[in-house]
Amino acid sequence: MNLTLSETQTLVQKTARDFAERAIAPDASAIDREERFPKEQLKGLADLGLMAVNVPEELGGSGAGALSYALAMEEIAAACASTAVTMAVTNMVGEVIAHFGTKDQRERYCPKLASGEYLAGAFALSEPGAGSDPGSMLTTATSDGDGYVLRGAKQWITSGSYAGVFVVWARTGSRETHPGTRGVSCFLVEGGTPGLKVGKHEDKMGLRGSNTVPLEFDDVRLPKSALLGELNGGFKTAMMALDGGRIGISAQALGVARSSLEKSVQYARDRKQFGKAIGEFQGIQWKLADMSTKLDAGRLLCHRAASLKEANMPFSREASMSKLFCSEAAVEICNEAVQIHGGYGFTKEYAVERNLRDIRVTTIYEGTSEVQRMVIARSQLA
Ligand code: COS
Repeated sequence: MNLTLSETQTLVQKTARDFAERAIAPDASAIDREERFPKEQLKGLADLGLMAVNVPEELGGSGAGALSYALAMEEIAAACASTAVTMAVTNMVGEVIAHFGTKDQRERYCPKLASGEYLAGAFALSEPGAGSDPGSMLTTATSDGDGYVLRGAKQWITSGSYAGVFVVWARTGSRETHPGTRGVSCFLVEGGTPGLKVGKHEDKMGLRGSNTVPLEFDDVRLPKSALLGELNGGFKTAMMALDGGRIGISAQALGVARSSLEKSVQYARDRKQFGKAIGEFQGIQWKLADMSTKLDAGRLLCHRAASLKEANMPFSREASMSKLFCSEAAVEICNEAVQIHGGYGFTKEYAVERNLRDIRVTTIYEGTSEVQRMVIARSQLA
């Protein structure tokens, strides 16, 4: 793994950092407080090519690669985790369409996701009764001759109220002939399709600027051309997309944790107790040392997974290791940051309070820490 960034990667990182500092960070607190979907910020990200970083240029993306994507994600998340997760899911949707789509599907949807014509894309896999175990999903797509009819419900859908296109998984094979994960297919459903009902936005602990809703599919009629990838081959599509998605969430966690660490260092310099800066106390120094070591270890795991992906090598295990470590370490870092800030860290005036709420979900979504351990252990025992 090359530890030096290429010219393109350095440029993407700098572009994302400048935009994050100038156009995202100043609004992050209000986005959280007002539960405001960050439309303006997302449009800005699209203008910079950051909504489709790893989508080929001929489809409107930046084609900058998986490592560039991780670098950009860290910068955006350091400013606003809500904006970052919306960016993450849209990038994942663009990539899955670019990878598995027909020429028509790729040309129809990727440029709209990349350019911001669609504010966001949505990834609809989880259901009320199928979270860690998506193979038990109940949503069905029944063939009706000239297309499919989609029936069922999805849960925790990021950007569901704003998405131009949804990637939706449904059961197409009977349980007898296609048991478990074998009879699942993937479909592209456009926002506003009759029968697609978007439910009430969830009242969440963190990521309050990101939109999270349940969906209902009430006899949604789809043309045959809505099938993405192979009939009954959709589970693998989901797993492959999630492998890449887990790199994005690792980078998101790194960004939020970095923000908390940087603010803690500053606070440790400024805050005086017992006649000196608290950073002069070994108790605080050791916290800062552990936080920064964990952050760097996570970044190395994340960049390794991204580099393998970019080299078209297997990276599923490495993405799970990265997601597991980065998210768990980031929760610890954000928690310690509040401790260093003392009573002030417990107030909404300090970003470390928001960061601790925002980071909590990273050990849960796109596969819980327990699911990541399943993936890692299975690869060892295989
Ligand atoms: N890439 C390609 N194919 C994969 C794969 C991957 N990363 N992981 C699994 N597969 C394939 C398997 O090879 C298997 O193929 P065959 O049917 O040909 O044998 C098939 O998919 C089923 O795999 P498996 O038996 O491992 O499925 P399980 O039901 O045991 O599920 C886990 C495995 C737990 C890893 C999976 O369900 C998972 O990731 N769950 C979490 C889901 C998640 O992250 N949800 C969040 C949604 S977004 S907020």
